[in-house]
Amino acid sequence: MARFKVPSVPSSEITPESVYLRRRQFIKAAGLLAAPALGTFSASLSAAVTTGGKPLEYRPAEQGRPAFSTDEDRAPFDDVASYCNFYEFGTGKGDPARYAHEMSVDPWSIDVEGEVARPGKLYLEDLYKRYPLEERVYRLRCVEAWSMVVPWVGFPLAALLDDFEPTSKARYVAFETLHRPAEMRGTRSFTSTIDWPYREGLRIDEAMHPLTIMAVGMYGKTLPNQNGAPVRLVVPWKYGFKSIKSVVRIRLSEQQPQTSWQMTNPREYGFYSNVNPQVDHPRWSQQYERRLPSTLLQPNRIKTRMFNGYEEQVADLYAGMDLRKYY
Ligand SMILES: Nc1nc2c(c(=O)[nH]1)N[C@H]1C(S)=C(S)[C@@H](COP(=O)(O)O)O[C@H]1N2
Ligand SMILES: [Mo]
Repeated sequence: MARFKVPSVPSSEITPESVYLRRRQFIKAAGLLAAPALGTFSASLSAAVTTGGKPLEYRPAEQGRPAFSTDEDRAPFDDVASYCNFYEFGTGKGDPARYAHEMSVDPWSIDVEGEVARPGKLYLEDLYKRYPLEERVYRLRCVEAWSMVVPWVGFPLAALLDDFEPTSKARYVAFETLHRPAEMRGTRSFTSTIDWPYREGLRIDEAMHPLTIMAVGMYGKTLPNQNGAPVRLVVPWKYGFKSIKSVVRIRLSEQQPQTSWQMTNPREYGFYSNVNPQVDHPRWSQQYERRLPSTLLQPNRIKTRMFNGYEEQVADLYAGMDLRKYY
């Protein structure tokens, strides 16, 4: 079976990417690319953007099913692929686009271990064979108070976990990113405060929730390295840092796992990290967000919604919990 086929929707519908690339070529030809364009994010990053890879076959986002996909305006591909957080490649927003190509993503596998009846290795090619891909257009809200709408291509994490048969002791799921210093210059930096590998975790019911996906693509194509190729988590009702990139290990456990941001600064970052405009970050408000693309003249400042707008789907998971305590 061919792993990659032509996309099942016309490319004109799935991505404005080609338009942006053409625009960039025009800007470049005009000698303007290095000039600091007033307040726009994509233009402030002059690095060559690694474009999405191979086209994927997937079920397109269903119209009229807002529970799974928003019909809000999608961010341009270029913004998503150039304004990134991926500390393994540096702390600047442009660093991942500049340096993530140094990471090799083939071959790739994920170890699934811990409280499962059938621990094992999942190779990327098997993952493509086993899990039908679908598009999910989600809001991604960064803890730094910007947000964007991204059309991911992926499959429910629950499908993967079920295949390894979680035991009755599996109460949490821990994730780890690849840690390969030779290819990740940010992890070689002496100023880095993160204890690598980057780690994240979910409670088992959060991990099994139908909104929680493993993404292998965006805008109809495989992920650019800077966005977490070849496979990353996406949990849309939590702050962006929970959506761990380039995953190589999934471990089910009875105890709550440690997470990178909690380890780095427990006062500022908790295990749950649900988007919550009522609970401010100790150093800034979480009531508003800048929806990208955002410029000086059009900051696009909007109100942040409880659970990032997914309250109806996920509020039940936290019934009776004090969300100030469990931040
Ligand atoms: N391994 C790893 N995963 C990561 C990060 C990181 O630094 N390392 N940054 C997180 C943060 S803070 C955000 S907001 C999202 C950004 O995803 P994007 O760049 O694809 O938009 O990735 C998250 N996943
Ligand atoms: Mo973030």
